[in-house]
Amino acid sequence: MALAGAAVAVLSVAGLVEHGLAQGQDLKIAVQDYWFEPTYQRVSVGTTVEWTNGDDESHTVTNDLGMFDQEIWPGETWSYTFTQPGVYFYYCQPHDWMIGEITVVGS
Ligand SMILES: [Cu+2]
Repeated sequence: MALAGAAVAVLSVAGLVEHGLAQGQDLKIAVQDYWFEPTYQRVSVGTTVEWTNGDDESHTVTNDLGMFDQEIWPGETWSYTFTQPGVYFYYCQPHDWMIGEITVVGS
């Protein structure tokens, strides 16, 4: 059974490469070197986006419309699941040049 599980995992990775970000697939964003990477990303409704702070200073993921506003400490991860279509702009409060945008499209 362990072997069968491994085969399924390999197939999943291959599918990702071929088709891009699959529906329901988590998106990981690196908060690194005072930058969000990827900066702009399109995802499907229901996607969980996970930000991980790789810097040695805390950053925030702050939505300009107040949908979310989270401080992320160095080495920590925070995630948010987008359940409504829309364009979600966000920035880091202490470092206002750090901006990002998630475009959520319906399935
Ligand atoms: Cu910051």
